[in-house]
Amino acid sequence: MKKVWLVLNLLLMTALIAAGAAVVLLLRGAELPSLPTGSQSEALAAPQRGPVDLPDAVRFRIKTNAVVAGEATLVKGGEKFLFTLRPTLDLPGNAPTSVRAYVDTHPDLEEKVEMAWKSDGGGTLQHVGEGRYEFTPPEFGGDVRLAFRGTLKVGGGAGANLSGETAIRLVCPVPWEKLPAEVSKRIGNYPHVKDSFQTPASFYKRPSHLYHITPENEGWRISPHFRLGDFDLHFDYTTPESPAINQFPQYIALYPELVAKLEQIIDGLAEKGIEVETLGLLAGFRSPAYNEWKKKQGGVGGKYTKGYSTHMYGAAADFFVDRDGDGVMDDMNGDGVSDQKDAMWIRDRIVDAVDCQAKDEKNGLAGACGTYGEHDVPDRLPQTPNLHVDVRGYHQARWFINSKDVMVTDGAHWEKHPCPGEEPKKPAAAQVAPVKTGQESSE
Ligand SMILES: [Ca+2]
Ligand SMILES: [Ca+2]
Repeated sequence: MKKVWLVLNLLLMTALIAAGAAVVLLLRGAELPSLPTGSQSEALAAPQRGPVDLPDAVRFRIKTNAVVAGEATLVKGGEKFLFTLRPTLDLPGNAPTSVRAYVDTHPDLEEKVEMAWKSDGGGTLQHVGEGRYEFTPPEFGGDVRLAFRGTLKVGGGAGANLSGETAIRLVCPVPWEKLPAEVSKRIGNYPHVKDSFQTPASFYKRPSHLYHITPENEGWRISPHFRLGDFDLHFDYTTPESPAINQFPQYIALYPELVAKLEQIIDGLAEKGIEVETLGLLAGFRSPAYNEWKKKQGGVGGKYTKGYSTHMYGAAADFFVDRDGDGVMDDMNGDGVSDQKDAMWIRDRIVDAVDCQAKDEKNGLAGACGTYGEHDVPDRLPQTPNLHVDVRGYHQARWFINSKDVMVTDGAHWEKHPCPGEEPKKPAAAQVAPVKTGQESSE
């Protein structure tokens, strides 16, 4: 009998819930050179319909609507999530922690699919019905590898046997109450915040869960262009005088929506012909203790830092575009210099569009944007223009640094840069006013 050579394509289909965008990672190479031999394969050998060429017949799809990854997935909260095996691809649901796996098979084949999942990092994985698994993250958080094995029997159980394995890694956050005492002390106290603009006070509650960053998992990719460690406190940019924050173990808050928003910004840059491998991230998470210390620095080390920074909640990132890798914002507007106008160029063409879409879709990505001619990260040289973006829930807030080095809100921004379909308004009288400490976030 002619050997049947089968190629198994493992297609990790990942979707960012908030973004509504799909990212596809195709893993090839799981070639199965021949049918297995031995008792197990006996019943599966000898396809009744002759050799079957199945280059695209079987695709195992895994998608998650948490922040996703080829390698790692952030799981929100400590909630359960489900694995569901179905013959069709479904669109993301609303449950931010659900993870579903799908089996997609060739319509001409009679097949029987057997799949199994197992966890090697704690938590519990329970079979809750045909094709349905429910996973509960480990109580103390941690990194989990969920291994998956699928077998397809072709031809009424007497056909080819096709199997493959893959795994997804999940980064499960640690409940605040389970943090080591010295860690929660080092992170510091979250301030009590009243409703600010359109952001409810509930947004400023102390994070309920934090991700544990380790030397092992900081390099894990959590989205196509970002790794988990991109969002931690950058040890290189802290000083020996900083309050014991520049050391492991490190725990950070991180909104999956923030990662999704940065991915959308990269997509927007690509649409303008600006291809980047990642964004230069000056800051992701900043603990309250770090922020307090930074404010006390004054000068370069904290002149823009305000009281209720969205960085403390894992909802903000400061970034620049750096295709030439010199650590400085590229000359985006082509005027020959790198300054705040290049940050504004990105804001007006990319970030505004992402926020307008977020406003329409209510996808959780809407947030503020501030532009800077330089940063205030101590000891981080060279200086560079940069942008702050966050996912605070509404898109209106815009600010910039004026010629007197004062951070000002830009109330006229959306009148000058209306969202698509909105009528441009006549410019109002100057609405520029200094940002009030404690109301607006910085950096
Ligand atoms: Ca550059
Ligand atoms: Ca420029």
